[in-house]
Amino acid sequence: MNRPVFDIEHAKRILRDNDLGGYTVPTKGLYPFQWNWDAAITALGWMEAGDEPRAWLELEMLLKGQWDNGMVPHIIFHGEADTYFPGPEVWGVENAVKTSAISQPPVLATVVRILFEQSKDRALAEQKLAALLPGTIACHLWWYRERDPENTGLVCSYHPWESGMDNSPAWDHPLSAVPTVDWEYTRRDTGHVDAAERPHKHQYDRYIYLVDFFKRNRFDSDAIYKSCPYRVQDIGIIAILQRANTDLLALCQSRIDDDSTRSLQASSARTAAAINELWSDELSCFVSRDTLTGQQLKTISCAGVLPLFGELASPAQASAINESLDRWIDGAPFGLASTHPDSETFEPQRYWRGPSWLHINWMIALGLEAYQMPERAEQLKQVSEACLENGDFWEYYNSVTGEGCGGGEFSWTAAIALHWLK
Ligand code: 2M8
Repeated sequence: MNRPVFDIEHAKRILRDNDLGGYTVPTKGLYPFQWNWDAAITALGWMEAGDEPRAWLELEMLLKGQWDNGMVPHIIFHGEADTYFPGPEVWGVENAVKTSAISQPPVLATVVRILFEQSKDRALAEQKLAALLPGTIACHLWWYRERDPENTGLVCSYHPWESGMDNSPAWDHPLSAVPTVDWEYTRRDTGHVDAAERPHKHQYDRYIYLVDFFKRNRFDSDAIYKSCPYRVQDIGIIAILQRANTDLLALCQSRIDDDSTRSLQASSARTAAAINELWSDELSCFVSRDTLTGQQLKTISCAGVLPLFGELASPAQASAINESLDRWIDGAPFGLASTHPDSETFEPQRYWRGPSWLHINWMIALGLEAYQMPERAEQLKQVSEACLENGDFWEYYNSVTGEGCGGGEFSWTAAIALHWLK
C-alpha cells in the first residue's frame, strides 16, 4: 500500500484549528476542553507536525490540572464553554484549575517516552522530561495507592467515563446497579451528533448520579472506595497503566532511583502476578471484573486485547487472542471493532459498542509487534487506513461500513494518523 492514504496537511490543520492556546480540544463544540488521554495522543501529532515545543506544552497543560494527591483528571476546564454537559459547576471541584473528579487511561508516560526518544532538540527534551517526570510519577503512584488500596495488583475505576470507553457493553451490568440521578438535566452531546451514535439516556442518568456521588463524598478517596456503587477492575486501564509504568521506569533509569521508583516496580510485578484473574478461557480474551460482585464482565472488547500493549499476556494467551482476530476483522472489516461483531451487544455505529477507534488500533498494533506478530500489526494498520480513505478524520468509524461517526475534524484521529500512518 502506498502511504500515506490521507492528506498530511489536513491532519496538521486540524491540530492547529483545535488549538485553543497551549491545549488542543478533541473537536470544537462537542468536546470544548482538554481531555486527558486525548491530550497525550494529540501530543504525538504535534511532534509529527514538526512543532516539538507545542508537543511538550500539550502535556504541561494537562498536568496543570493535576490534583495534589497526584490524580490527573479526565477533563481540564481551562476555559469556559457552554456546549458541553456536565461542565465544571456540575463536577463541583474547587481547585484553582477547574477539573472533573475522575481520571482516564494513563497513556501519558508512554507518550512522554516517545516524545523524548523522537525529539530532535535534545536540550529541550531533557528539560521537558525533567519537568514532567515528577507529575507523571505522582500520577502512577496515585493509581496504585488510591485505586488499589488492598494491593491486589489490579487498579479499579469508579466511572465508565474513566475507562475512556464510556458505553462499552462491558459496563452494562455494573452500571445497572447504579441509581439514576434525581434531577433533570439537558444533554449537549446529542445536539452535536446523531443520537444513534451516542449512549442512551438510561446510561447518562447513571453517569450523572456518579458525578453527584463523588461530590457528595467530598472527593474523599477512602469514602468513595468503600461505598461507590460502581467499582470495576478495568482491563483497558490496567493494561495501559502497565505499559506506561514500564515506559516511566525506563525514563527514570539513571535519573531517579528512590522509594517511588521501587514502589512502581513492585506495583508492576503485582499486576503481572494478578492478571490471570482477568483472563477468560471461554472468551479467549482478557475481561474486566466487577469488584462489588466479584464477577468477570464477559464482553469481548478491544480493551481485552490491550494486555498485548501492556505485555501482560502469556504467549499462549497472545496466540489465542490473535486467532480470534481473524473472525473479529472478517465480521467488521473497518475494524478493530470495539466490541466483537459476533456479540449480541455489537452496534457498529454506536460509540464504544462496536465502532473502531484508531488510537486503540495503534496501541494494539504495538502490542502485536511486541509479541512478534508483525503481519497482524500490519493488518491493523491497513484497516485503520481504510477508515481514513473517505478523507476526513472522524472521532470513530462504523466498523462495518467505514463511515465516519461522532465528531468530525477530530484531534486524536488526525494525530494518530500523523504519528502512525504517515
Ligand atoms: C468521550 O467521552 C466523553 C466523557 O469523557 C463524553 O462522551 O462526553 C470518550 O470517547 C473518551 O474516551 C474521550 O476521551 C472523550 C473526548 O474525546 O470523549
